[in-house]
Amino acid sequence: MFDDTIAAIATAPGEAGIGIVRLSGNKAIDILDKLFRGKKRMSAFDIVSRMATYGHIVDEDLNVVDEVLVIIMRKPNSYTTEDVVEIHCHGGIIPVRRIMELVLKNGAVMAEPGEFTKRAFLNGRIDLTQAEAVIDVITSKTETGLNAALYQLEGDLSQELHRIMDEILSILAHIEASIDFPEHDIEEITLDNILVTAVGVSKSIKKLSDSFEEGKIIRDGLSTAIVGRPNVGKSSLLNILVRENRAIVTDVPGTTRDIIEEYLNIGGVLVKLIDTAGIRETEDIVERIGVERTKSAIEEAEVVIFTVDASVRLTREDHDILQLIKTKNVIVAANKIDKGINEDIKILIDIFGEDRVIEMSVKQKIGIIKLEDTIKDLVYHGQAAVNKNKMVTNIRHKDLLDKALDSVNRAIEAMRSGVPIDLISVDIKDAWGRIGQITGDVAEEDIINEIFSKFCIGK
Ligand SMILES: Nc1nc2c(ncn2[C@@H]2O[C@H](COP(=O)(O)OP(=O)(O)OP(=O)(O)O)[C@@H](O)[C@H]2O)c(=O)[nH]1
Ligand SMILES: [Mg+2]
Repeated sequence: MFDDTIAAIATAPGEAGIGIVRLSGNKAIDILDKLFRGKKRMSAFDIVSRMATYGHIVDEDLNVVDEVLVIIMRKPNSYTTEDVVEIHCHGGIIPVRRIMELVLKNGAVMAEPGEFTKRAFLNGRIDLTQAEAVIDVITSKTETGLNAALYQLEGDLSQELHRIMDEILSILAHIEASIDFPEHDIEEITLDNILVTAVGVSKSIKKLSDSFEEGKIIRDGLSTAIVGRPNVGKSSLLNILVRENRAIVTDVPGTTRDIIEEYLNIGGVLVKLIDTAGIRETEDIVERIGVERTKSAIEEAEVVIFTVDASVRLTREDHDILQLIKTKNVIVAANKIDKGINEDIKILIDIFGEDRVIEMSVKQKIGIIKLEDTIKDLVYHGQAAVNKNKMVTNIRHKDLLDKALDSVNRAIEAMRSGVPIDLISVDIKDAWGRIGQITGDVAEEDIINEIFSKFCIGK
């Protein structure tokens, strides 16, 4: 399908045991043959598919560039369905780069980010959701996230989507039939049939769409902002949760000026933890920008850990912050209880409930586990993570599902109110098209390009 043969360094840059240069396309084996010297004058064309074969890569003057193992995966049984060659060399920066230069000099072109996977998609081996799952596998940050991505890669999500698309097609077929043979008195039964199928389709789409709330957290993490007035121990809390001295801690109020983000894994839940600048009125320009950033971090956060100094009365600043976070999902970290507990904590318990106010001391490591458990409980509503294989983790999919759902529901509504059946086919077709955009059956070129541009080079 493609004329050119692409090449890329498939391993991460740096020093490592091995590095891999990968090629895909019609000329992949030709190009390898020009560079490869096997034992007993073996040429690249003699290499058995999928058999790791020892040899050397040489340059134009036959100088050895590196000792290698090469693997050829002949079409169509390869990642891209084209001839694919992998050259496994030593993992230093220089060997991979020199081999890369040689393959380019011999006719390969540099692959764009995600181009191997894009070819696998355009050549029909995988659909778009599976291609997108490849990035998710690579960037997954927890085992739960990896599992969700692997299910998608295996095609569990595409299978369900294709099942839904088939149902929609059967609705369309019924509609066409009733339009083509209006003299037949099948209208009643057909309408009933169509309605039942459409309601089923609507339920299936809704179920997928609803799985996104959890799916998003599994993939991108629960966005959690640590917020409070200066010097209450926010950065200390971040440090103890991520178990390293990530943020600067001092007894000077206003220490943290900018947002600090760290990922952590709490019992399989990925948490994106954000330490913010303490909120107070300030003349200091840098600090003021920090405070502004804190306010937008609050807006974006799914959970706010409101940190207070529990040993003293709530201040005016604490009350101001309460106003900012009142619509959010809040956990109160009532810190510094090693210095005592002030009566004012009751005000917080009244607002947020006993379960959400954690009495703690970062200094004496009291209450940390309780805080972690409380965060975890927010995600799975107290239940352990369920391994759902038909889960939507991608916002692109979620948006398209919701649009498809609107269309199907509009059609159902119209049918129920007696709109002529041929008029509802527009909405039904629209729903089919939206789901087709998820699987890539009907995706447009710029959307496809945008998706693959997020990949790393060599994948
Ligand atoms: N006694 C006591 N001191 C603590 C506790 N947690 C933090 N501190 C101290 O409180 C001071 C401020 O801590 P930080 O973590 O820098 O506070 P912050 O909220 O990030 O402050 P800003 O960045 O200025 O907004 C430091 O001296 C910490 O050692 C605690 O549980 N008990
Ligand atoms: Mg700080």
